[in-house]
Amino acid sequence: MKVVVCCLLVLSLQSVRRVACVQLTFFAPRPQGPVQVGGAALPHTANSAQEDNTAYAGGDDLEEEGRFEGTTIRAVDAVPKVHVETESRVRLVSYTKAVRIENRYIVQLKEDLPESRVKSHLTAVRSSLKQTGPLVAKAGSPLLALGQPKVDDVITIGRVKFYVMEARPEDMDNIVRTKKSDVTTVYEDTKVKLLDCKNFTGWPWGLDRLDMRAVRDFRAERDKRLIVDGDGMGVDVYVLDTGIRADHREFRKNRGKIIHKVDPGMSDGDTHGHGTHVSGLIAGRRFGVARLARVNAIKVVDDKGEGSASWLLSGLEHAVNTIKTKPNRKAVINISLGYPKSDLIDAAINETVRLYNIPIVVAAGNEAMDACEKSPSGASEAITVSATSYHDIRPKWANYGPCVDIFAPGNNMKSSVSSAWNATDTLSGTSMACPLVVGSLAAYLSSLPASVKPSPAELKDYLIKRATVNEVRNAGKGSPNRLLYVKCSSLQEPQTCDPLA
Ligand SMILES: *[C@@H]1O[C@H](CO)[C@@H](O)[C@H](O)[C@H]1NC(C)=O
Ligand SMILES: *[C@@H]1O[C@H](CO)[C@@H](O)[C@H](O)[C@H]1NC(C)=O
Ligand SMILES: *[C@@H]1O[C@H](CO)[C@@H](O)[C@H](O)[C@H]1NC(C)=O
Ligand SMILES: *[C@@H]1O[C@H](CO)[C@@H](O)[C@H](O)[C@H]1NC(C)=O
Ligand SMILES: [Ca+2]
Repeated sequence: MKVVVCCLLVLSLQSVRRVACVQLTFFAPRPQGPVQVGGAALPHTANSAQEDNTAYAGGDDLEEEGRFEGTTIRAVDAVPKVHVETESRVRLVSYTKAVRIENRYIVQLKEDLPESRVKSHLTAVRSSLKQTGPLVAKAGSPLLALGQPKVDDVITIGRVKFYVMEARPEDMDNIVRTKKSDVTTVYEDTKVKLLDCKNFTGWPWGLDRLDMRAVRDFRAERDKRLIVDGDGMGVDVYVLDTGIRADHREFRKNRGKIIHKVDPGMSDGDTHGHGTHVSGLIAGRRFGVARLARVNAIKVVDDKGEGSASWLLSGLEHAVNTIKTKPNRKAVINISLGYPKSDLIDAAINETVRLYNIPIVVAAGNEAMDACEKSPSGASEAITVSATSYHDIRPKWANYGPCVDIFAPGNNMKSSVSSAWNATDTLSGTSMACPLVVGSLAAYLSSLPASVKPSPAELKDYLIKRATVNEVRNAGKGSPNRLLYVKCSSLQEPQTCDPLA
């Protein structure tokens, strides 16, 4: 059965489990004349029509190449890791000063360490730490470990087990050495990088692009519509980011909320705005691909945009545990964050995908480098997304290489931001491409019967088989030349619907 969902129909979708296709139009209908409408009911008609039509004016000629001047995030963490064998013969993975967090370590335990040994290990480490001196305060980042040394509880993701220790380097080394038979690797904790970039004014061309093959046709038509498999209903998307402004008009009716903060000191919203932007591209009611998906935000980056590898891992554990309690819901995890290369992060991602059957979509990164050299973009089980421009060109900042699975629009992407309930902004980055893939998967999942849950490998396959090939220009050394394409297969031609029908 083929169901084309038109705007007003969407509201009654609660009872319809199966949706063959959804047609989305991006903006409110113009005030008069015949109207083409889609799945996105836009209650704020007058306002948004005005705002958005203005944004469109003249936008078609916006060039992207060469205009990118990433400001907030330069490639500070694009440095190779250094492996050092400590005296203890426990492997220490250390990073350059620019990216490491002083005095904080992630201690990975042996996979087969029995529960009782894990407990006694922690007890012993905690009691040794009591005899060491306090950590020296340094000005600057709120991430700095201060005050008394401490050891957090063990985090377990599949077979991957680890804990976070705050201690002076010499104390860490002494302690780990006495317990070396329990430990595989110690990682210095590292800072996060938000993978969004420059601020342009523009328009959400990216959604419009997803249902057309050739860029020439796309530019000629600009039909301002997207035809996609479903609407995301019944799908939970877990966004590990800076949180979400849940009362933004893009997320009304409880479409998005913060379900967990990895640090209790974080605010209950998204002062930074990155997570609100990403979430808008996934499930926002005007800017999102899957407008009825539910965004569960897990805040792993604070309001200043600062975060750490250990916070990401803690957030990932929370996502996995939450998803495990909801076996009947469909879920996708989205991570638009970049960290220096860490086998621990990549292994935890691998484990989540393989063991728990949870698809994870990650941004390739914006350092103009091979995505395999970063985490989690290099995790082989993740779906790694790089970005394209309006002209299907890979912007020169977008990471590339064999670890990229697919390209999606990521330059000049308009979406919600957190500064006001109705604020929008246009950002560029692989962080903006990643949510389009997440939204596309949510849309696809919602089009399947509730009992059908494709595996992460099948979802990757779905994306790859449909993708438009050899369309991306300057895809980069080793990159697969695939562009996200989601046009609903059972609806070959765009259809128009009467909004009052
Ligand atoms: C982006 O640009 C718009 C207007 O050009 C401005 O209002 C907004 O504050 C900018 N956002 C950021 C994050 O710089
Ligand atoms: C993915 O997560 C990143 C942060 O980890 C966030 O910025 C982005 O909005 C999210 N996107 C999706 C599709 O969930
Ligand atoms: C992730 O899994 C792949 C196999 O799918 C493996 O080759 C790779 O080494 C794993 N990465 C880590 C860091 O464990
Ligand atoms: C957002 O809403 C405020 C009132 O709450 C209004 O003054 C402002 O013009 C609106 N901005 C946009 C972009 O619609
Ligand atoms: Ca289109």
